[in-house]
Amino acid sequence: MGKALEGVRILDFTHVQSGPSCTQLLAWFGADVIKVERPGEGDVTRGQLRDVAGADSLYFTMLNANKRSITLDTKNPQGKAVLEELVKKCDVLVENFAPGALERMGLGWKRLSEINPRLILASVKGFGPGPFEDCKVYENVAQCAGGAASTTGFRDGLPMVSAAQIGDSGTGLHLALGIVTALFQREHTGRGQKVMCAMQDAVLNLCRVKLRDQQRLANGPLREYSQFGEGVPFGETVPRAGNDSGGGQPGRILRCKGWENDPNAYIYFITQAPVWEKICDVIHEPEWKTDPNYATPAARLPHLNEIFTRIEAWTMAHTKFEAMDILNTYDIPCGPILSMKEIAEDTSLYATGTLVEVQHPARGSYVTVGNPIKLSDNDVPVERAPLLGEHTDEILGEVLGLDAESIAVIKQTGALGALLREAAE
Ligand code: CAO
Repeated sequence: MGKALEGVRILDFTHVQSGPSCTQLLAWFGADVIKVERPGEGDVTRGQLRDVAGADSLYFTMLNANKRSITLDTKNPQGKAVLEELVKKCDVLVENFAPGALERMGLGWKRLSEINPRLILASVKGFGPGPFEDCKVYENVAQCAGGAASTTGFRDGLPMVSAAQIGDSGTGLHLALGIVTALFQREHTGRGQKVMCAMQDAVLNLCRVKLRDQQRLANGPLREYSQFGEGVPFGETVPRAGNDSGGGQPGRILRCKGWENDPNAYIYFITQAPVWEKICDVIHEPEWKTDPNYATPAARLPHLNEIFTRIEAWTMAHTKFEAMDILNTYDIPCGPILSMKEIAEDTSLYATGTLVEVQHPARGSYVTVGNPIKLSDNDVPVERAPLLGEHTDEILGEVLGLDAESIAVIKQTGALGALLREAAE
Protein backbone atom coordinates (compact mmCIF):
# COMPACT_ATOMS: atom_id res chain seq x y z
CA MET A 1 0.00 0.00 0.00
CA GLY A 2 1.12 3.54 -0.70
CA LYS A 3 1.04 6.91 0.99
CA ALA A 4 -1.21 9.32 -0.88
CA LEU A 5 0.83 12.48 -0.16
CA GLU A 6 4.26 10.82 -0.19
CA GLY A 7 6.90 13.38 -1.18
CA VAL A 8 4.85 16.39 -0.04
CA ARG A 9 6.58 18.36 2.71
CA ILE A 10 4.54 20.64 4.98
CA LEU A 11 6.00 23.42 7.11
CA ASP A 12 3.52 23.33 9.96
CA PHE A 13 3.53 26.71 11.64
CA THR A 14 0.22 26.06 13.40
CA HIS A 15 -0.93 26.03 16.99
CA VAL A 16 -3.95 25.25 19.19
CA GLN A 17 -6.58 23.27 17.21
CA SER A 18 -7.71 24.57 13.82
CA GLY A 19 -4.32 24.47 12.06
CA PRO A 20 -2.99 21.34 13.81
CA SER A 21 -6.16 19.37 12.96
CA CYS A 22 -5.51 20.18 9.28
CA THR A 23 -1.82 19.24 9.25
CA GLN A 24 -2.50 16.03 11.22
CA LEU A 25 -4.82 14.91 8.41
CA LEU A 26 -2.14 15.70 5.83
CA ALA A 27 0.36 13.67 7.88
CA TRP A 28 -2.10 10.77 7.87
CA PHE A 29 -2.21 11.00 4.10
CA GLY A 30 1.56 10.53 4.08
CA ALA A 31 2.96 14.08 3.97
CA ASP A 32 6.13 14.88 5.93
CA VAL A 33 4.84 17.43 8.43
CA ILE A 34 7.46 19.55 10.19
CA LYS A 35 6.00 21.41 13.14
CA VAL A 36 7.87 24.62 13.94
CA GLU A 37 7.55 25.55 17.60
CA ARG A 38 8.76 28.32 19.83
CA PRO A 39 11.73 27.13 21.96
CA GLY A 40 10.99 26.37 25.59
CA GLU A 41 7.21 26.39 25.42
CA GLY A 42 6.14 25.13 22.00
CA ASP A 43 2.51 24.94 20.97
CA VAL A 44 0.59 26.40 23.91
CA THR A 45 -1.65 23.32 24.06
CA ARG A 46 1.28 21.14 25.19
CA GLY A 47 0.67 22.54 28.65
CA GLN A 48 -3.09 23.13 28.51
CA LEU A 49 -5.58 20.87 30.34
CA ARG A 50 -2.63 18.78 31.50
CA ASP A 51 -3.73 15.55 33.21
CA VAL A 52 -0.30 13.90 33.73
CA ALA A 53 2.41 15.99 35.40
CA GLY A 54 5.37 16.61 33.12
CA ALA A 55 3.72 15.06 30.05
CA ASP A 56 2.31 16.80 26.98
CA SER A 57 -1.46 17.17 27.32
CA LEU A 58 -3.98 15.04 25.46
CA TYR A 59 -5.14 18.26 23.82
CA PHE A 60 -1.74 18.44 22.12
CA THR A 61 -1.05 14.75 21.57
CA MET A 62 -4.46 14.12 19.96
CA LEU A 63 -3.91 16.88 17.37
CA ASN A 64 -0.27 16.41 16.44
CA ALA A 65 0.24 12.74 15.60
CA ASN A 66 2.68 11.68 12.88
CA LYS A 67 4.49 15.04 12.87
CA ARG A 68 8.12 15.99 13.50
CA SER A 69 8.93 18.90 15.80
CA ILE A 70 11.68 21.50 15.41
CA THR A 71 12.15 24.38 17.83
CA LEU A 72 13.02 27.67 16.21
CA ASP A 73 12.91 31.23 17.52
CA THR A 74 11.73 33.01 14.40
CA LYS A 75 12.35 36.40 16.01
CA ASN A 76 16.05 35.56 16.22
CA PRO A 77 17.76 36.54 12.89
CA GLN A 78 19.46 33.17 12.59
CA GLY A 79 16.17 31.41 13.44
CA LYS A 80 14.41 33.38 10.74
CA ALA A 81 17.16 32.48 8.28
CA VAL A 82 16.67 28.79 9.08
CA LEU A 83 12.92 29.19 8.62
CA GLU A 84 13.49 30.76 5.19
CA GLU A 85 15.72 27.83 4.22
CA LEU A 86 12.95 25.46 5.27
CA VAL A 87 10.45 27.44 3.17
CA LYS A 88 12.64 26.67 0.13
CA LYS A 89 12.43 22.95 0.87
CA CYS A 90 8.70 22.73 1.58
CA ASP A 91 5.61 22.52 -0.61
CA VAL A 92 3.16 24.08 1.81
CA LEU A 93 3.37 26.47 4.77
CA VAL A 94 0.32 26.19 7.02
CA GLU A 95 -0.30 28.83 9.70
CA ASN A 96 -3.08 30.03 11.95
CA PHE A 97 -1.54 33.00 13.73
CA ALA A 98 -3.53 36.06 14.63
CA PRO A 99 -4.05 38.43 11.69
CA GLY A 100 -0.80 40.21 10.78
CA ALA A 101 1.56 37.98 12.79
CA LEU A 102 3.18 36.38 9.74
CA GLU A 103 3.68 39.81 8.14
CA ARG A 104 5.25 41.11 11.38
CA MET A 105 7.72 38.24 11.09
CA GLY A 106 8.60 39.60 7.64
CA LEU A 107 7.05 36.57 5.99
CA GLY A 108 4.00 37.87 4.14
CA TRP A 109 2.82 36.22 0.93
CA LYS A 110 5.01 38.45 -1.28
CA ARG A 111 8.20 37.48 0.54
CA LEU A 112 7.29 33.80 0.82
CA SER A 113 6.51 33.46 -2.87
CA GLU A 114 9.79 35.22 -3.70
CA ILE A 115 11.64 32.65 -1.62
CA ASN A 116 9.71 29.74 -3.14
CA PRO A 117 7.33 30.44 -6.07
CA ARG A 118 5.95 26.89 -5.82
CA LEU A 119 4.99 27.36 -2.16
CA ILE A 120 1.36 27.10 -1.12
CA LEU A 121 0.58 29.36 1.84
CA ALA A 122 -2.43 28.05 3.74
CA SER A 123 -3.94 30.17 6.51
CA VAL A 124 -6.76 29.95 8.99
CA LYS A 125 -8.13 33.26 10.24
CA GLY A 126 -11.22 33.97 12.31
CA PHE A 127 -12.88 36.19 9.73
CA GLY A 128 -12.39 37.07 6.08
CA PRO A 129 -11.96 40.69 4.93
CA GLY A 130 -14.55 42.93 6.58
CA PRO A 131 -15.33 44.58 9.89
CA PHE A 132 -13.89 41.77 12.04
CA GLU A 133 -10.86 40.79 9.98
CA ASP A 134 -8.34 41.86 12.64
CA CYS A 135 -9.99 39.89 15.45
CA LYS A 136 -8.46 36.94 17.23
CA VAL A 137 -10.88 34.05 17.20
CA TYR A 138 -11.43 30.81 19.11
CA GLU A 139 -13.86 27.95 18.49
CA ASN A 140 -16.95 29.33 20.18
CA VAL A 141 -16.54 32.79 18.66
CA ALA A 142 -16.67 31.13 15.24
CA GLN A 143 -19.71 29.06 16.18
CA CYS A 144 -21.48 32.24 17.28
CA ALA A 145 -20.47 34.32 14.25
CA GLY A 146 -21.11 31.53 11.74
CA GLY A 147 -24.78 31.05 12.65
CA ALA A 148 -24.43 27.81 14.61
CA ALA A 149 -25.16 29.19 18.08
CA SER A 150 -28.28 31.17 17.14
CA THR A 151 -29.81 28.07 15.57
CA THR A 152 -28.76 25.50 18.19
CA GLY A 153 -30.56 24.82 21.48
CA PHE A 154 -34.18 25.16 22.49
CA ARG A 155 -36.52 27.99 21.51
CA ASP A 156 -36.97 29.15 25.09
CA GLY A 157 -33.30 28.79 26.05
CA LEU A 158 -29.99 30.56 25.39
CA PRO A 159 -28.16 30.26 22.07
CA MET A 160 -26.01 27.13 22.38
CA VAL A 161 -22.61 26.08 21.09
CA SER A 162 -22.04 22.51 19.98
CA ALA A 163 -19.47 20.16 21.53
CA ALA A 164 -18.40 19.25 18.01
CA GLN A 165 -15.50 21.57 17.19
CA ILE A 166 -16.93 22.80 13.92
CA GLY A 167 -15.06 26.11 14.19
CA ASP A 168 -11.61 24.64 14.76
CA SER A 169 -11.50 21.11 13.37
CA GLY A 170 -14.26 22.03 10.91
CA THR A 171 -12.07 24.78 9.49
CA GLY A 172 -9.04 22.48 9.56
CA LEU A 173 -10.93 20.05 7.33
CA HIS A 174 -11.86 22.80 4.89
CA LEU A 175 -8.26 24.03 4.80
CA ALA A 176 -6.92 20.52 4.12
CA LEU A 177 -9.17 20.29 1.08
CA GLY A 178 -7.95 23.70 -0.10
CA ILE A 179 -4.34 22.57 0.27
CA VAL A 180 -4.64 19.34 -1.70
CA THR A 181 -6.63 21.20 -4.37
CA ALA A 182 -3.87 23.83 -4.65
CA LEU A 183 -1.27 21.03 -4.85
CA PHE A 184 -3.28 19.49 -7.68
CA GLN A 185 -3.50 22.81 -9.55
CA ARG A 186 0.25 23.32 -9.09
CA GLU A 187 0.77 20.13 -11.11
CA HIS A 188 -0.54 22.08 -14.14
CA THR A 189 0.66 25.62 -13.43
CA GLY A 190 3.91 25.05 -11.53
CA ARG A 191 2.84 27.92 -9.26
CA GLY A 192 1.93 28.04 -5.61
CA GLN A 193 -0.99 30.08 -4.34
CA LYS A 194 -2.62 31.38 -1.16
CA VAL A 195 -5.31 29.27 0.48
CA MET A 196 -7.37 31.06 3.12
CA CYS A 197 -10.12 29.66 5.25
CA ALA A 198 -12.03 31.88 7.66
CA MET A 199 -13.54 30.08 10.64
CA GLN A 200 -16.77 32.06 10.28
CA ASP A 201 -17.07 30.89 6.65
CA ALA A 202 -16.40 27.25 7.53
CA VAL A 203 -19.07 27.26 10.25
CA LEU A 204 -21.54 28.99 7.94
CA ASN A 205 -20.84 26.39 5.26
CA LEU A 206 -21.72 23.68 7.76
CA CYS A 207 -24.85 25.65 8.76
CA ARG A 208 -26.12 26.22 5.24
CA VAL A 209 -29.41 24.40 5.92
CA LYS A 210 -30.27 27.13 8.40
CA LEU A 211 -29.66 29.82 5.79
CA ARG A 212 -31.97 27.76 3.58
CA ASP A 213 -34.61 27.93 6.31
CA GLN A 214 -34.07 31.67 6.76
CA GLN A 215 -35.11 32.17 3.13
CA ARG A 216 -37.98 29.67 3.35
CA LEU A 217 -39.43 31.73 6.22
CA ALA A 218 -40.36 34.46 3.72
CA ASN A 219 -42.78 31.99 2.13
CA GLY A 220 -44.46 30.69 5.26
CA PRO A 221 -43.84 28.82 8.51
CA LEU A 222 -41.29 26.04 8.78
CA ARG A 223 -43.78 23.22 9.06
CA GLU A 224 -41.28 20.53 10.10
CA TYR A 225 -40.23 22.55 13.20
CA SER A 226 -42.02 21.41 16.39
CA GLN A 227 -43.26 24.92 17.06
CA PHE A 228 -45.46 24.75 13.96
CA GLY A 229 -47.48 21.87 15.44
CA GLU A 230 -47.51 23.67 18.79
CA GLY A 231 -49.09 26.74 17.21
CA VAL A 232 -46.19 29.04 18.17
CA PRO A 233 -45.82 31.75 15.52
CA PHE A 234 -42.49 32.24 13.73
CA GLY A 235 -40.61 35.54 13.93
CA GLU A 236 -38.26 37.09 11.40
CA THR A 237 -35.35 34.79 11.96
CA VAL A 238 -34.75 31.03 12.04
CA PRO A 239 -35.58 29.85 15.56
CA ARG A 240 -33.71 27.25 17.59
CA ALA A 241 -35.31 23.90 16.85
CA GLY A 242 -34.18 21.73 19.77
CA ASN A 243 -33.61 18.21 18.48
CA ASP A 244 -35.93 18.45 15.48
CA SER A 245 -34.15 16.95 12.51
CA GLY A 246 -32.87 19.39 9.94
CA GLY A 247 -34.34 17.72 6.86
CA GLY A 248 -37.81 16.87 5.71
CA GLN A 249 -37.96 13.61 7.73
CA PRO A 250 -39.09 14.59 11.25
CA GLY A 251 -37.02 13.14 14.09
CA ARG A 252 -36.66 13.50 17.87
CA ILE A 253 -34.57 12.26 20.75
CA LEU A 254 -36.73 9.88 22.76
CA ARG A 255 -36.32 8.31 26.18
CA CYS A 256 -35.43 4.62 26.43
CA LYS A 257 -35.56 2.10 29.28
CA GLY A 258 -33.29 3.26 32.10
CA TRP A 259 -33.46 6.97 31.28
CA GLU A 260 -34.23 7.82 34.92
CA ASN A 261 -30.67 6.92 35.95
CA ASP A 262 -28.66 6.97 32.71
CA PRO A 263 -28.21 10.43 31.15
CA ASN A 264 -27.67 8.80 27.75
CA ALA A 265 -30.49 6.24 27.66
CA TYR A 266 -32.04 7.87 24.61
CA ILE A 267 -32.44 7.12 20.92
CA TYR A 268 -32.80 9.39 17.92
CA PHE A 269 -35.87 8.25 16.02
CA ILE A 270 -36.66 9.39 12.48
CA THR A 271 -40.18 9.04 11.09
CA GLN A 272 -38.90 8.56 7.56
CA ALA A 273 -41.86 8.68 5.17
CA PRO A 274 -41.13 5.46 3.21
CA VAL A 275 -41.20 3.38 6.42
CA TRP A 276 -44.23 5.05 8.04
CA GLU A 277 -46.36 1.91 7.77
CA LYS A 278 -43.66 -0.17 9.45
CA ILE A 279 -43.43 2.40 12.25
CA CYS A 280 -47.20 2.08 12.77
CA ASP A 281 -46.80 -1.71 13.06
CA VAL A 282 -43.90 -1.45 15.54
CA ILE A 283 -45.76 0.95 17.85
CA HIS A 284 -49.05 -0.89 17.44
CA GLU A 285 -51.01 1.92 15.81
CA PRO A 286 -52.00 0.18 12.54
CA GLU A 287 -54.95 2.54 11.97
CA TRP A 288 -52.49 5.47 11.59
CA LYS A 289 -51.52 3.98 8.21
CA THR A 290 -54.83 5.07 6.70
CA ASP A 291 -56.14 7.76 9.09
CA PRO A 292 -56.09 11.01 7.04
CA ASN A 293 -54.54 12.82 10.05
CA TYR A 294 -51.44 10.60 9.96
CA ALA A 295 -51.25 8.84 6.59
CA THR A 296 -49.16 11.42 4.72
CA PRO A 297 -46.04 13.38 5.73
CA ALA A 298 -47.85 16.72 5.34
CA ALA A 299 -50.81 15.54 7.46
CA ARG A 300 -48.44 14.39 10.21
CA LEU A 301 -46.58 17.70 10.64
CA PRO A 302 -49.17 19.37 12.89
CA HIS A 303 -49.31 16.20 15.03
CA LEU A 304 -45.60 15.58 15.66
CA ASN A 305 -45.82 15.99 19.43
CA GLU A 306 -48.63 13.43 19.64
CA ILE A 307 -46.86 11.03 17.28
CA PHE A 308 -43.53 11.18 19.10
CA THR A 309 -45.24 10.82 22.50
CA ARG A 310 -46.74 7.58 21.23
CA ILE A 311 -43.43 6.36 19.77
CA GLU A 312 -41.66 7.23 23.03
CA ALA A 313 -44.11 5.03 24.97
CA TRP A 314 -42.68 2.21 22.82
CA THR A 315 -38.98 3.23 23.09
CA MET A 316 -39.28 3.53 26.89
CA ALA A 317 -40.10 -0.16 27.04
CA HIS A 318 -36.72 -1.00 25.46
CA THR A 319 -33.08 -0.15 26.05
CA LYS A 320 -31.55 1.98 23.31
CA PHE A 321 -29.69 -1.05 21.94
CA GLU A 322 -32.80 -3.28 22.00
CA ALA A 323 -34.71 -0.55 20.20
CA MET A 324 -31.89 -0.25 17.63
CA ASP A 325 -32.00 -4.00 16.95
CA ILE A 326 -35.77 -4.05 16.47
CA LEU A 327 -35.97 -0.85 14.39
CA ASN A 328 -33.13 -1.94 12.14
CA THR A 329 -34.99 -5.10 11.17
CA TYR A 330 -37.69 -2.75 9.79
CA ASP A 331 -35.19 -0.37 8.12
CA ILE A 332 -36.38 2.47 10.34
CA PRO A 333 -33.57 5.08 10.65
CA CYS A 334 -32.52 5.57 14.26
CA GLY A 335 -29.38 6.06 16.34
CA PRO A 336 -28.44 5.42 19.96
CA ILE A 337 -27.20 8.39 22.00
CA LEU A 338 -23.71 7.07 22.77
CA SER A 339 -21.72 8.39 25.71
CA MET A 340 -18.00 9.09 25.25
CA LYS A 341 -17.36 6.12 27.57
CA GLU A 342 -19.37 3.83 25.29
CA ILE A 343 -17.53 5.18 22.24
CA ALA A 344 -14.10 4.78 23.87
CA GLU A 345 -14.95 1.13 24.62
CA ASP A 346 -16.37 0.29 21.18
CA THR A 347 -14.10 -2.42 19.75
CA SER A 348 -15.48 -1.97 16.22
CA LEU A 349 -14.05 1.57 16.12
CA TYR A 350 -10.59 0.21 17.02
CA ALA A 351 -10.93 -2.45 14.31
CA THR A 352 -11.34 0.24 11.64
CA GLY A 353 -8.58 2.49 12.99
CA THR A 354 -11.04 5.25 13.86
CA LEU A 355 -9.87 4.85 17.46
CA VAL A 356 -6.20 4.03 18.07
CA GLU A 357 -4.17 3.36 21.20
CA VAL A 358 -0.72 4.95 21.05
CA GLN A 359 2.32 4.65 23.33
CA HIS A 360 3.97 7.86 24.56
CA PRO A 361 7.30 8.01 26.41
CA ALA A 362 6.08 10.51 29.02
CA ARG A 363 2.40 9.67 29.46
CA GLY A 364 2.20 5.92 28.68
CA SER A 365 -0.62 4.84 26.42
CA TYR A 366 -3.48 7.04 25.28
CA VAL A 367 -6.39 6.73 22.89
CA THR A 368 -6.75 9.07 19.96
CA VAL A 369 -9.11 9.45 17.01
CA GLY A 370 -7.34 8.15 13.92
CA ASN A 371 -7.93 9.22 10.34
CA PRO A 372 -11.70 9.32 9.77
CA ILE A 373 -11.12 9.44 5.99
CA LYS A 374 -10.30 5.97 4.68
CA LEU A 375 -8.39 5.63 1.41
CA SER A 376 -7.83 2.09 0.07
CA ASP A 377 -4.29 2.90 -1.10
CA ASN A 378 -3.01 4.94 1.83
CA ASP A 379 -1.39 3.19 4.76
CA VAL A 380 -0.05 5.48 7.48
CA PRO A 381 -0.17 3.97 10.97
CA VAL A 382 -0.92 6.52 13.68
CA GLU A 383 2.25 7.54 15.54
CA ARG A 384 2.48 9.46 18.80
CA ALA A 385 2.87 13.23 18.76
CA PRO A 386 6.48 14.48 18.91
CA LEU A 387 8.14 15.81 22.03
CA LEU A 388 9.07 19.49 21.84
CA GLY A 389 12.03 19.87 19.47
CA GLU A 390 12.47 16.10 19.24
CA HIS A 391 13.53 16.26 15.59
CA THR A 392 15.39 19.58 15.52
CA ASP A 393 18.83 18.14 14.65
CA GLU A 394 17.34 15.49 12.35
CA ILE A 395 15.43 18.11 10.32
CA LEU A 396 18.39 20.50 10.07
CA GLY A 397 20.59 17.62 8.90
CA GLU A 398 18.21 15.74 6.64
CA VAL A 399 16.10 18.54 5.14
CA LEU A 400 18.65 21.39 5.06
CA GLY A 401 21.73 19.18 4.66
CA LEU A 402 23.59 20.85 7.56
CA ASP A 403 26.45 19.01 9.24
CA ALA A 404 26.94 18.75 13.00
CA GLU A 405 29.39 21.67 13.02
CA SER A 406 26.96 24.03 11.26
CA ILE A 407 24.13 22.97 13.58
CA ALA A 408 26.37 23.70 16.59
CA VAL A 409 27.05 27.20 15.22
CA ILE A 410 23.32 27.88 14.86
CA LYS A 411 22.72 26.60 18.38
CA GLN A 412 25.23 29.11 19.73
CA THR A 413 23.04 31.95 18.45
CA GLY A 414 20.11 30.77 20.59
CA ALA A 415 17.95 30.37 17.46
CA LEU A 416 17.01 26.82 18.43
CA GLY A 417 16.52 27.67 22.07
CA ALA A 418 19.33 25.38 23.23
CA LEU A 419 21.12 28.21 25.01
CA LEU A 420 17.94 29.12 26.89
CA ARG A 421 17.56 25.55 28.04
CA GLU A 422 21.18 25.26 29.06
CA ALA A 423 20.92 28.50 31.00
CA ALA A 424 17.90 27.17 32.87
CA GLU A 425 19.66 23.93 33.77
N1 CAO B 1 9.31 32.04 17.46
C1 CAO B 1 9.09 33.32 17.83
N2 CAO B 1 7.87 33.89 17.86
C2 CAO B 1 6.83 33.11 17.54
C3 CAO B 1 6.98 31.77 17.15
C4 CAO B 1 8.30 31.23 17.12
N3 CAO B 1 8.53 29.97 16.78
N4 CAO B 1 5.75 31.26 16.88
C5 CAO B 1 4.87 32.26 17.09
N5 CAO B 1 5.51 33.37 17.48
C6 CAO B 1 4.91 34.66 17.79
C7 CAO B 1 4.17 35.29 16.65
O1 CAO B 1 5.08 35.87 15.76
C8 CAO B 1 3.30 36.31 17.39
O2 CAO B 1 4.09 37.43 17.67
P1 CAO B 1 3.59 38.96 17.46
O3 CAO B 1 2.26 39.07 18.10
O4 CAO B 1 4.65 39.76 18.16
O5 CAO B 1 3.53 39.22 16.01
C9 CAO B 1 3.06 35.63 18.73
O6 CAO B 1 3.91 34.47 18.76
C10 CAO B 1 1.66 35.20 19.07
O7 CAO B 1 0.93 34.70 17.99
P2 CAO B 1 -0.65 34.77 18.00
O8 CAO B 1 -1.10 36.20 18.09
O9 CAO B 1 -1.17 34.00 16.87
O10 CAO B 1 -1.02 33.99 19.37
P3 CAO B 1 -2.08 34.34 20.49
O11 CAO B 1 -1.88 33.29 21.53
O12 CAO B 1 -2.03 35.73 20.98
O13 CAO B 1 -3.50 34.14 19.78
C11 CAO B 1 -5.17 32.90 18.58
C12 CAO B 1 -4.02 32.86 19.57
C13 CAO B 1 -5.60 31.47 18.29
C14 CAO B 1 -6.37 33.68 19.16
C15 CAO B 1 -4.71 33.59 17.28
O14 CAO B 1 -3.56 32.92 16.83
C16 CAO B 1 -5.74 33.58 16.16
O15 CAO B 1 -6.72 34.33 16.17
N6 CAO B 1 -5.53 32.75 15.12
C17 CAO B 1 -6.36 32.69 13.96
C18 CAO B 1 -7.65 31.99 14.23
C19 CAO B 1 -7.46 30.60 14.75
O16 CAO B 1 -6.81 29.74 14.18
N7 CAO B 1 -8.10 30.33 15.87
C20 CAO B 1 -8.21 28.95 16.34
C21 CAO B 1 -7.49 28.71 17.53
S1 CAO B 1 -8.01 27.14 18.11
O17 CAO B 1 -9.33 27.49 19.06
